[in-house]
Amino acid sequence: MATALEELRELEARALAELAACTDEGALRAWHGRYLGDKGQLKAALAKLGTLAKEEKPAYGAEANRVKGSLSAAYESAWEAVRERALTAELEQPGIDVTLPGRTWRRGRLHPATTILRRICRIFAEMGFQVYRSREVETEAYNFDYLNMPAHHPARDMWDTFFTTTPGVLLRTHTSPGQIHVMRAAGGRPIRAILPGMCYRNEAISPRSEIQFYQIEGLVVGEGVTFADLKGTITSFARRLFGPQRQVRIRGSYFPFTEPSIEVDIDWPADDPNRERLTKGTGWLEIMGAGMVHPKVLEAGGYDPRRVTGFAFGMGPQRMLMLLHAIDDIRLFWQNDLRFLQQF
Ligand code: FA5
Repeated sequence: MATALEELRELEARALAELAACTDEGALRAWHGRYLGDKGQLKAALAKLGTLAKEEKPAYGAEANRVKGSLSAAYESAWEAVRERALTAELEQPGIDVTLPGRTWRRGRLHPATTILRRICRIFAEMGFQVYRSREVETEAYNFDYLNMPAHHPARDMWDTFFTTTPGVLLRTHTSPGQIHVMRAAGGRPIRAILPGMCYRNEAISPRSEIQFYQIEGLVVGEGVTFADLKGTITSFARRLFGPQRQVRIRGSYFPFTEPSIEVDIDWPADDPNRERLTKGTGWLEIMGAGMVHPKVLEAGGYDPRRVTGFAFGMGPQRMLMLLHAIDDIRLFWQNDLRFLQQF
């Protein structure tokens, strides 16, 4: 009996002596682990209670509890002392140097792709166009079928598509499916709308083509809308954006959802050494496809092609920014290199 109690008191004396030598937080934590922790010596001493004779238990238990209280209290005050010392040391440090320069904040700015989108939208707004937001995730029906491209139509090959795991749902390859949404929302009334947004194509990336890029769709529907209106709208838009010195070229093309169809090019700056490479030797960069809305598309949108006609276009705003600033690689837009972005 005497030995068990003595052992307890020796443990207490040893623990207090070691605690007095702890001068920092790390030493204190280690001490706590050694004596008061779950695998500490006091726990082991308490466990001994079970092995003692019945009459020895009360005195041993009471003494063990006293030692536990004494060590816990000593541990608390040792923490106090360490904190006190740290605070005093901090206060004795030389004062804050208010003459040190502060941390500067970098001023953010709009991404050049956003800026050009807004500029283009403003030009069309002045011509009476409304902005309509359409979705980036589409059904096959809107991206292809309603645009006069039924399943297995060879024209679908023009757009290599990212399909989702849900059958019939894909990332839109162009903003043209928005034409159907606008027409259905307008419910037979005349339309003059532009639809800016992101498109996705599984394309070979090149200085002119990305797998993710902006387009701006335009749609005008009403009685007596003609090809001359399309040509006039596009050329006056190009003049507004590029200025009178740049040339606009309109050439015949094919899209299943317009008839007739055209493509529009702008001349690449003549003095730029990248002209040959980026225009494949032609001197022109294509900025949009366009045409008169196909009767089947008008019908899919709920309009009677015997009563109304319309024109549509789909343009690439990033290509236009390339033309405006002689940017030699479209991939620069999404690389997040501040050396590029900060120039705008
Ligand atoms: C189309 O996407 C048609 N939907 C355009 C259209 C709309 C025609 C309405 C008729 C009526 P196209 O694939 O040519 O067409 O793309 C149109 C424009 O988007 C191109 O002129 C180009 O400026 C831009 N573009 C196309 N693919 C990419 C790409 N991978 N990266 C960057 N810009 C692109």
